[in-house]
Amino acid sequence: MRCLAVCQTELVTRMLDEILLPSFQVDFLVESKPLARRLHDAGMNVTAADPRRTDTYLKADVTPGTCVIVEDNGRRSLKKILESVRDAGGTLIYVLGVGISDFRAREEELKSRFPELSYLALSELFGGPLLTEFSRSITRLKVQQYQRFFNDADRVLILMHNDPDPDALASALALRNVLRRTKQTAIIAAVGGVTRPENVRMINLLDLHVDLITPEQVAEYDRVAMVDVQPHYFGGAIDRVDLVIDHHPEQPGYSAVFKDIRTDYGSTSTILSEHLRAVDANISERTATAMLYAIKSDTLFFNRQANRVDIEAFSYLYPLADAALIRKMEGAEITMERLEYVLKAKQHGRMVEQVFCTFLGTSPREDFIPYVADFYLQLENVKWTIVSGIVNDALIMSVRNLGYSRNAGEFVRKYFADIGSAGGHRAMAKAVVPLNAFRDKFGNLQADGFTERVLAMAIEFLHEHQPPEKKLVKV
Ligand SMILES: [Mn+2]
Repeated sequence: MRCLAVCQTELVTRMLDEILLPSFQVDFLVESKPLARRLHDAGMNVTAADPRRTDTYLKADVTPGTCVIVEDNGRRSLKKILESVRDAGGTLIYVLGVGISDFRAREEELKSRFPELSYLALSELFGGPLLTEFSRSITRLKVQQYQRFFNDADRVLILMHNDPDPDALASALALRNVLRRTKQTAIIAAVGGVTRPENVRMINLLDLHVDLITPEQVAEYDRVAMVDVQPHYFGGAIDRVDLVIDHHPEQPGYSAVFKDIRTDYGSTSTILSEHLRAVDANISERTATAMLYAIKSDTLFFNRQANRVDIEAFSYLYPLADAALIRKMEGAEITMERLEYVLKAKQHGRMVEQVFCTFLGTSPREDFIPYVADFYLQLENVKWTIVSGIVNDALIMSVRNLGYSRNAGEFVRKYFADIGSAGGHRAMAKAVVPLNAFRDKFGNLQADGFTERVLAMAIEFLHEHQPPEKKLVKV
């Protein structure tokens, strides 16, 4: 493809020459004769001519297929230049903004007269990679500090939340790598073991080992790190922690020697991928596979709370990981046991106004409930799912929606926060209510009565809502 670059400065000319050659055939056009001579001597294809004249572009043989790049350093003659390019038949016009402080305004102004042009600001083009590079050095400093702090310890504990999920497991593995330790010198542990089938499968397929410990045993370690969780989770049972790496909202009431909490990240593994990269650590296929799987599952494959950094981490890890193994781990989502609960849910379920509500009765494990809620949300015409069951004398309710309707967290808080724990965000929420507290508030309901009652609450909740702004308008 042929390019004609209309430049004002030597820097931009040389930069474009470096970038565009040899993929493109580039001719440069500058106004200043001495500059043209200098660049010509440097071996560039350059002509000196008046960029404001249509003639110049006719001579340069501009066609609708020529890519014309025009440097914009704020000079007023730009419009004249663009008009001349257009009059000579140029249609592929790119304006490269250099040192334009409000380039959005500039872009808008130009586009109102030349709707077909594309505006590229140099600061925007360079900004991303440059910021990544600079923030990597900040991360490097932090990582080197905690590496040193952990270096002389005999026994290191990497603690995760109960029933560790892929993100917790992968983060623990990655941190052990950052700390340059083995499974003998850094124990990966949890207070409650792994139970969900896909997590068990991940552990088996990746040959991971999770130690079970009690909060009292934490004191036996020289250094303690937490990943994907913060000390408040353990309800005051663990008061000392050296390092916390997490993407959940920062909790008050504890102190840690080092903290890296980034709530805008979709997974803790994303944070750890930056730690690993900052210190140029080797990432094994096993670790990369675990981390990739973690990012995929914590962000629901970029459906939930994912941002540029998660995608960046994903594409970095992808070539290092074993994608076939991830597919195998994901296959574990469906088990015979779970299918039984899916069928049970259908038998006892009711659907009204695209809200699917069901009661699973007593369940030996909690994970059947969110699984069924996620499963039915995939159905056509279903926009909300509310799935409940009883596990160990508590009513567990999982609520899901497609994320653009009313807030699921608000729903569970409204009806259940006074009698149990209830919370979540827009698209997913959970309530845990002791059975006797539930009976005190709602009476002793049988399965069908329960489903009807919850469905009625949901419909009421979905109908009652008026955005507060609208209410305020009535003066
Ligand atoms: Mn996580």
